[in-house]
Amino acid sequence: MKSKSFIDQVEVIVRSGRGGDGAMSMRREALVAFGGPDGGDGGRGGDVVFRASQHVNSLLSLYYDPKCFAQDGAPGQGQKMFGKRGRDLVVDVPCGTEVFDADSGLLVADIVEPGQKVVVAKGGAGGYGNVHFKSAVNQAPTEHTPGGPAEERRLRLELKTIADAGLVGFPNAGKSSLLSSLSSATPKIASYPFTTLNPIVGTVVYDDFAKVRVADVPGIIEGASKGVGLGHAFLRHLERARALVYVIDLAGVDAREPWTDYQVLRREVDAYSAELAERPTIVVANKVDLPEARANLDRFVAETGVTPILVSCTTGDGLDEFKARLREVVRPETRFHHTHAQAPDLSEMPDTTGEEVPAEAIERFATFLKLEKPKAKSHPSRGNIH
Ligand SMILES: Nc1nc2c(ncn2[C@@H]2O[C@H](COP(=O)(O)OP(=O)(O)OP(=O)(O)O)[C@@H](O)[C@H]2O)c(=O)[nH]1
Ligand SMILES: [Mg+2]
Repeated sequence: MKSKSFIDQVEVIVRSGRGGDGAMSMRREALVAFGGPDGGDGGRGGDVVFRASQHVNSLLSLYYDPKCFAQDGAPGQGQKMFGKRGRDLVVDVPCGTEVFDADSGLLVADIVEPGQKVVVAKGGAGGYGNVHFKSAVNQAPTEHTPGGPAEERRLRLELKTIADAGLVGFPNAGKSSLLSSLSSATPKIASYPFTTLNPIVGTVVYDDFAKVRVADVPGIIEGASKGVGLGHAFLRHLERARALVYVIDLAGVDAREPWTDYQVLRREVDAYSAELAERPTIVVANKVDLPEARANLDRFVAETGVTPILVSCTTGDGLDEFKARLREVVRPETRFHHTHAQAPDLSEMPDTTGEEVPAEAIERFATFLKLEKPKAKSHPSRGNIH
């Protein structure tokens, strides 16, 4: 399990607040010899609440700080004073977070729509003060009840990006370049592999204002379906996509063969999930501005039997054709085909920016592969998770 604890899958402990105890107190006043019971009720313990936020892209802050504890209710006091209610702990999580009970493995919640709230640990009820127990036969009850217990459970959170289409490709194929050419998303683009480590979602907007949301998923390599290169974690982000866009570096800049790339990618997706592999696909051959790409085209078609859409993110060639095809493949009426929850309308969600995990991508990738937990010093405080 540990090998999967990437930033989009974390285990957390949630604990609600326990209820405050009810008070036992007798009224005492000058000239009142016996004032009767006046012990107030304890306050309710706080809940732990997960809330879907479009401003949060990863589960990183929960990875650093997995303890989600709400506040206890305060005990009641004399003079019929109620104890203060414990504060709820509201934790913002990305849209598309699935919450499982870590012990039973059962799905507890699928937090999809922005603003959606789920109580994952309910605060204990406040205890009753002795003021409640006064009766005709007992004018001076000492009876009072303790606050209800806190609820504690271990939960596993998995982020599955929500988008109409997912970009599938080897590292450096140009997935992020493609997304930034077509949307206002600003993923980082660089000539080294695994530049993108967190999925980034951008919205492609059409002349008639139709919108298609596209997820730029980290690069997939051979063996990904068996977990190589965090493959599972990355492939998971394709699960909710209606369509897959295979992005191939037709120029073979990294000294791989484009046709082999395509075959490996299809094989990995198929091995991960046969159902996923059957979804509508588009094959995009990128970097056609480079002469090697032109030279590779015939062989690509011959080896794969696929005629790809030829594009260049550098010159913009072929982008309109791709955009049109994308819309055909992602039929809006079948959007969000694979969500557990009801299809949400996320079309108004802003595009994500390239801000992702701090520090250098390669370094991070290496760190996670070695499964060393980064020091908590850069941990962003809860409440402004980004
Ligand atoms: N010549 C040329 N270079 C391109 C084109 N598209 C992308 N590149 C370059 O290819 C490199 C990788 O591009 P990215 O968009 O970062 O690739 P990626 O698939 O997102 O890579 P990862 O995030 O590492 O998986 C960058 O140096 C880009 O400038 C293209 O159409 N032509
Ligand atoms: Mg990228």
